[in-house]
Order: sequence, then C-alpha cells, then structure tokens
Amino acid sequence: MRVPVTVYLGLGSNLGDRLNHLQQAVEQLQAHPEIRVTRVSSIYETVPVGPVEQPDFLNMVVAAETTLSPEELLSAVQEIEQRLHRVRTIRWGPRTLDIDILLYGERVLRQEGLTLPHPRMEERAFVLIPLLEVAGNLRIPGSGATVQARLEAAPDRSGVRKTPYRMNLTPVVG
Ligand code: A4P
Ligand code: MG
Repeated sequence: MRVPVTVYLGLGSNLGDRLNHLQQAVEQLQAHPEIRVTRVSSIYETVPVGPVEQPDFLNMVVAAETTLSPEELLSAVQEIEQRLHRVRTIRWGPRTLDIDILLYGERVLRQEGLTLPHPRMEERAFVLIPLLEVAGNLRIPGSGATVQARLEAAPDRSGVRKTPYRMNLTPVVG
C-alpha cells in the first residue's frame, strides 16, 4: 500500500463554458479511485499571462490526496483534459481545460515531460492567490520561498479577481 501524498493542482479554462469545464474537471478528479479532492479554492477570473492574446481565464486550485506516483498523476490529469475535449493548438494559447500539477508533496523533480514544482507557478498570481487559500502559507519545495513571499513579487496580481462562483465539492462515498 502506498501512503497518500498531498498534491495541489492548478486548473484553468478560457474557452466555451469555462465554469462548467472546471466543475467537470473537479468531478472527474474526485471520481478517480486513487484521487481524493480535499479542498477547492474560490474561482478567479484572470487576465491572460504570456505572449498570446486570448480571452480571460477562470482559474482555481484544488488540494487532493493521491496514491498515484507523479507520472501516474500526470497521465490521469491529461486523460481528464482529453475527455473535456481540450483543443491544444498553440502553446500557451486558449484551452477548454488545463490541469497543471503544481506541487506533489515535497517532491522536486526535473525530468522529460514532468517538472515539480511546476516551473512557472512561483511567478504567477493566478496560481499563488488560490493556492494560498487552500494550502496556507506553505514553503515551496526547492526554492523554500513561502507562497505569500512569492505572491508579493508576482507581476500579474492586479489581473486576478475573485468571482462569486463556488465549486460544489461532492463527497466521495465509501
Ligand atoms: N509538464 C511538465 N511539468 C508539468 C507539471 N508539473 N504539470 C509538461 C503539468 N504538466 C507538466 O503542457 C505542456 C507539457 O508540460 C505537458 O505535456 C507536460 O508533459 P500542456 O498543458 O500540454 O501545454 P500548455 O499548458 O499550453 O503549456 P504550459 O507550458 O504548461 O503552459 P502553462 O505554464 O500551463 O501556461 N494565464 C492565465 N491568466 N491563466 C492561465 O491558466 N495558463 C497558461 C498556460 C498561460 N497563461 C495563463 C494561464
Ligand atoms: Mg499546462
């Protein structure tokens, strides 16, 4: 038996029914036998960061417990992205659903196709603000910085606005 690890996932959508995409993603994560979603952040409307001009995002962070390995978790979230018909045209471009693994316990990893912590999370307020809500002011493995300290330096803070939307977190039965 593997011991469950606490992970944080960043969710984003900026195409179609954005709220519904986030809701379905959380439901599908919860439905996975080896993933238990424990907390969900508020939902934020955020100005796109990066070189591509595109519509505003809805972003949120979920905390979960999982017995999957980092690689298995990446496959699981990519499968959910596929199921929600993610259209992946250009890198950093618009998408129905993006799920990033932000943190996998204390793990620091740099391998082909998977970097932990997520390589760009420490400079992104659209990740750090919802992360602070569900994780508190934890230290980010590797850099050792707190979420709050990174947030104070994040250039896109003014582009992140809390919405009144709330995600329903349906408890797992059994
Ligand atoms: N990959 C490596 N490490 C990870 C990880 N920790 N979690 C690899 C997830 N994936 C990881 O990602 C490309 C590859 O990254 C994957 O195949 C995986 O093996 P992708 O999701 O296919 O492509 P992408 O998302 O277009 O590129 P990328 O580099 O992941 O972009 P980001 O960093 O996710 O940024 N602005 C706002 N306001 N809100 C957003 O959500 N998102 C992006 C995308 C840009 N601007 C944004 C937002
Ligand atoms: Mg991504």
